[in-house]
Amino acid sequence: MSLTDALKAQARALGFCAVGVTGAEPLVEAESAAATRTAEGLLDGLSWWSPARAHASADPRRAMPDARSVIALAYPHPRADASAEASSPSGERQDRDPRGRIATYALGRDYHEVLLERTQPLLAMLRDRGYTAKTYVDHGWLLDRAAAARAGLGWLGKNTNLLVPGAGSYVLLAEIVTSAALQPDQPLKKSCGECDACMRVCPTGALVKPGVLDNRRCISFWTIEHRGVIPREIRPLIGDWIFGCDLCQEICPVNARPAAPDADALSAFGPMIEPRPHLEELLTLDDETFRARFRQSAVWRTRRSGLLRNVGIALGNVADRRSVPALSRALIDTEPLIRGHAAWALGRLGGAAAREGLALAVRREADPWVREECELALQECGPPAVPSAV
Ligand code: B12
Ligand code: SF4
Ligand code: SF4
Repeated sequence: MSLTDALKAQARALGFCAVGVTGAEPLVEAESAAATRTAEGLLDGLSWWSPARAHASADPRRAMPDARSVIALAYPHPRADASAEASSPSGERQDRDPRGRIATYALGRDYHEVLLERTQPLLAMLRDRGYTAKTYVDHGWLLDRAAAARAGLGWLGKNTNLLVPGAGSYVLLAEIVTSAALQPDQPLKKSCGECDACMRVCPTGALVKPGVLDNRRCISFWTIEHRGVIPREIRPLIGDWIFGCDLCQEICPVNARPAAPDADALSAFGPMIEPRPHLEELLTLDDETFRARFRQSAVWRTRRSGLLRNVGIALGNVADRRSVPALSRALIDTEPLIRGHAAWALGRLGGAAAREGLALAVRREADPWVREECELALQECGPPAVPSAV
């Protein structure tokens, strides 16, 4: 068996659902796409992104001048069964308390760790034979999707995700850049054809052209990557998402009937967190309970203040007045970011109790931005109802 075939067989045995090889020469088309989008401001907001990174990420030899091949790998991640979540045997929801949504890729243990672990035996195979080899997973300077597409793993969909035949887009990507000269694969001759379902379903219009995403409109960016205040005009568009967004993948016909992922591959993610958690309960998390619940998952990235900011927005969008007491308690949270977004949510809910909580907060609030949010929310609530004459 050739080294290429042995590596592919081992990758499959390790749980990767697709594996392919491409040469280590620069990803020329992707470099141009990334540079153009960066120049057009479509990646604005990502503090760690830069024009230099866009160029460097298209060159596998940047960090390994003797690189000859890139092994592209796709790994399935756990998926919540949306129809079964929190349902009784009859299929009815067990409760009507407001719940948020977490993107399915984040439901298990942090995927960076899982994929890094699973690539170790492949690295060992290469290094034992005297080759250099380095793994990239997401935050390395390499365009994961472009490498995967050139290695024939799948095609780039209009939602920008890599679509793997048989597995869909619910996969996570990694690469091994190596000095070994492996047998390359060819890109697939597949495309989305006439379908544009993802572009139509996106609530924020983030997919500005087929395969082109405006980061500043994507719910995934605002709820995961963005630190700080979420602009008021974006908040209503976020719906009940509290970490990431899967709408442009849920609608995708390629994801409709994927092959069941290998159980052993999924077991590497450990137990899943609740995909549709109770929003009011999340508002009660302190630093310690937040850590205990999310330290192992990708949700940890937002820290408590970012997640509870998102929870406030989701409660404002779900707009169930029974949440007023929980949101009013959040007005005395230690984090201004949480207080300010809770105030916005109370303004959306309205009613006498919300108004009372906001009026109290305006009087005691020391942070100018939070006070402004409280005042705007009070205006949104409208004037107090005048008791009718008897
Ligand atoms: C920055 C980033 C984000 C940003 C910006 C995303 C973006 N589309 O650029 C934000 C925070 C919004 C984001 C969101 C998500 N991300 Co992200 N993200 C990244 C990261 C770190 C870099 C992506 C990047 O380089 N963007 C720059 C642009 C220029 O590159 P690109 O989007 O890949 O663009 C290519 C195609 O669009 C194509 N193209 C160009 N023109 C055209 C024209 C047509 C017609 C077509 C079809 C294609 C096409 O060429 C481009 C270059 O290769 C990668 C990891 C990595 N190191 O690559 C993960 C990554 C792309 N993200 C991933 C995931 C899982 C997500 C989310 C699904 C998470 C979630 N559920 O919330 C969402 C999906 C949102 C979406 N529709 O893209 C996975 C994707 C897996 C897959 N199957 O594709 C990656 C690969 C991480 C990983 N290692 O697994 N992400
Ligand atoms: S992840 Fe959500 S907001 Fe972002 S492009 Fe897809 S549907 Fe739009
Ligand atoms: S929804 Fe349609 S257009 Fe969008 S990625 Fe899937 S197949 Fe392509």
